[in-house]
Amino acid sequence: MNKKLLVMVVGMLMMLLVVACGDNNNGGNELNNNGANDVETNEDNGAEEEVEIDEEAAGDAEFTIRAGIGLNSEHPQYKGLEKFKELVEEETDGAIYVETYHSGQLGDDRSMMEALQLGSQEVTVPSTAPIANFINEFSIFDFPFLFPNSEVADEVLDGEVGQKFLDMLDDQNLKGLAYWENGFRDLTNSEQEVASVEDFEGLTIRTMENDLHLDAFRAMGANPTPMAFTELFTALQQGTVDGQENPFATIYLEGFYEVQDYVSDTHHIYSPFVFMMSKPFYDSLPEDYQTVVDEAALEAGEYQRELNREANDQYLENLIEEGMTFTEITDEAREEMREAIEPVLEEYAQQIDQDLVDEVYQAIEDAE
Ligand code: TK8
Repeated sequence: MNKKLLVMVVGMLMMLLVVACGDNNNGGNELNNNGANDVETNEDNGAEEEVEIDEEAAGDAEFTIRAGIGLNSEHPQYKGLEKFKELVEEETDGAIYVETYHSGQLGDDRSMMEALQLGSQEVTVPSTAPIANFINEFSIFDFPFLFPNSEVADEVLDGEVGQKFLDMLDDQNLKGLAYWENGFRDLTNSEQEVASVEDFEGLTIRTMENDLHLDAFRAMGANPTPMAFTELFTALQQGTVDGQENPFATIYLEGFYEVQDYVSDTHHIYSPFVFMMSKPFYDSLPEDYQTVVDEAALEAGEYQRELNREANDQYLENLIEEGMTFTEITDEAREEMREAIEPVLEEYAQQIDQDLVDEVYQAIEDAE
């Protein structure tokens, strides 16, 4: 092949590469003078809602925070984000402007974490399950039946052990600021009542993108498949999966009762949310503003947890009113589930870090 032709071929390949790289950058963000960017949003399940940006306030601000979550604008997770915005803008007198996005408008938990690492987004609040793909130790928080109740969870997460895990995020170019609450996860499906571990047999269940969740559901006889939350409603609607598991507030506020018939209070995992910031952005803030975002993430977190607990108590009733069949899980049945999963936990404990697992269990015992 003569030299000229070779140069041409290489040139074309380079062009193709540049185009491909541009597409992966979470919507191809163009930064303007104070860091705010023109964000492209996904176009379904509540994501089409208009994002309100106060152009003047954004224009006057020294710093802009793009904060995105996966759940919709009705969910306590978004109410918490709005509270964070209110506190930060007040405390900094508008020097920091917060844009808030919901319903996966900026992507799913995993892609938003990657956007934080890249610096094309500043804040997101994912569940701990997808974080385990970045830091394996976070799988511990998704051990089924780990936390007996949310009060004990608060004490452990807001204590030394919780801080130890938040500090691990630094190595991933992420800054962990607080734990918010997703809640106790409960199973729904469109096939049959689930009252005991046998009833999981053959059900195709969507799980979060987390190996431990997959192995735990396999151990109970189900046929699990990992999927981003942004794809879940459509997958349920089209019958790609029979069921899923989330707290009652999410099942109700995301309208899953429209595409699911059965709900059981399996309460098999307590899911914390982690409020995190892009570390390069956090480090670029003056110290007093770092203190403002630290405190606002904690205060908004307390507010969010309270709202979330009220919501979860209320929304089971709403689900039954919407026509779902509710099955109460007995302590015996829950014990059977725990036994079925036990071998998986032993394997993961060794694989992750037995000492760290023991430290978490000790902290739970001390908090009880
Ligand atoms: C929303 C998710 C959701 C989680 C899931 O982004 O994926 O099922 O429970 O809350 O974080």
